[in-house]
Amino acid sequence: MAHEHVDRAFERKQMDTIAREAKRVLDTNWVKASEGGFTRPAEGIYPYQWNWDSGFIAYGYSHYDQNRAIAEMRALFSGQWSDGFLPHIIFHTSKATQQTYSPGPEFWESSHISDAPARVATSGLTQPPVHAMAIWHIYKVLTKKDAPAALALLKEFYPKLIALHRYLYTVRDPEGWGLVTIYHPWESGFDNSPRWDSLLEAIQPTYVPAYTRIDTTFVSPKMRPTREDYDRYMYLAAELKRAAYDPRRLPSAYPFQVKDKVFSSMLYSATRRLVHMAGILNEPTNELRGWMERFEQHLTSKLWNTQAQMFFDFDVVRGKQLREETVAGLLPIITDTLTLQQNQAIAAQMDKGTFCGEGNCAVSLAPSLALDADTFNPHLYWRGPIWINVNWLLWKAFLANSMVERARHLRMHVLQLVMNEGFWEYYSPLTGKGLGAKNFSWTAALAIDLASENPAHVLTE
Ligand code: 2M8
Repeated sequence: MAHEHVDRAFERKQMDTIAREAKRVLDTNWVKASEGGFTRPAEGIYPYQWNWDSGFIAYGYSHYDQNRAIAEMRALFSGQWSDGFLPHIIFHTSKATQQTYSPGPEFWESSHISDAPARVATSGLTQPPVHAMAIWHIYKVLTKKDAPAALALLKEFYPKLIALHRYLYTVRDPEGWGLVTIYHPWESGFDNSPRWDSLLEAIQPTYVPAYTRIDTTFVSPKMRPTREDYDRYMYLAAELKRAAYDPRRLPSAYPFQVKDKVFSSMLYSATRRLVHMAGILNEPTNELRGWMERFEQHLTSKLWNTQAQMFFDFDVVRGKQLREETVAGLLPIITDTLTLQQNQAIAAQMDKGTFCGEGNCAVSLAPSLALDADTFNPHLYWRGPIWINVNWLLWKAFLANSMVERARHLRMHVLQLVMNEGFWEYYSPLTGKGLGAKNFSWTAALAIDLASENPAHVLTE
């Protein structure tokens, strides 16, 4: 059997080698306590703390250094605003006064115009909320070693997580659908995905704030968004700033208002972990269950597309689905709320050659975009390459849905890829070559999780 063969090739020794190399990457990217105490996504191109990156990174640390996992989350939540909002970048270090990332703190000016904390500079956008999942995972590892410390962890983070989820389920969901509205492609984490093309193409910026591209000094412009894309990103960011980063102050025709299927699904999954935490802390769960019910009622009615047999995002301004067939359309499977038919449809999508399911790619993992899509590009970020966080989420979803063989397949192929290529930001599905930033933290951290002795922990989450 092919799987058994691959399994044999990954004996414990190889797992240990992968984990050792991955830890080295995380150590390299760790920024010492006097400069913030966090893990940058990668040297050079991403020098500060990113929101969902840190959630993934904490999963990796949880296996061997719970203190560092907690420190990572603590540093991130030090940037939380008083209304619960959690920014997508925390500019911890004193280097924040230099032009090391654009747009930097001098653009966002969050503490001058919003509820942002004064002590640390932040952006004015958010990202998918993986954090309650990460905290719950750290808790579960820690509770076996030091139960009082594990309980203290929940006590410390539960109020912060509730504030974040309450912000997302209210301010970011005026319709009460249990589905989150994002206001900028950067909030999706899938920044450059064709999911946003039709909306972005319709935007003619009336002004573009001054900005400098620094990203393309670190990574080839061939792998990064175009100037036209960046002009629109900056225009939208400037419009949000004019509204003091408060969606309630935006004009109703603000052109980027999208119910994001991945963001909403991650929030739902994270809320399920909050319910577990509430049980341990003897906290009431009515509000949490109410949020979850709203999602359950609207996920399929608003976002499922019967013809395409996958989920689409929803354009709130025009009141219609955004019909782009990307890997994101499969990710609501992580919520463990789909019908058997939907689960099977998603598995069938992954079996197609267009999603590298027929042994037709160098790597048998899901690419970010179907190979036959007009805009597919194996090198351009979020428009074709394989991302490890996406495949890790699918792995967890398959495990949780008892699709064990599929889960094992994803796990083995991710581990094989990082062993052959190292820990890159993304990989070409056609050649398997590592692309974007080298020594990328979430790839390393999630490889540690996958290589850990007992990946079955996921089943009980
Ligand atoms: C990418 O996004 C940033 C902007 O937030 C960028 O391109 O400069 C995305 O891949 C995003 O998902 C990720 O969190 C970030 C840092 O790894 O990089």
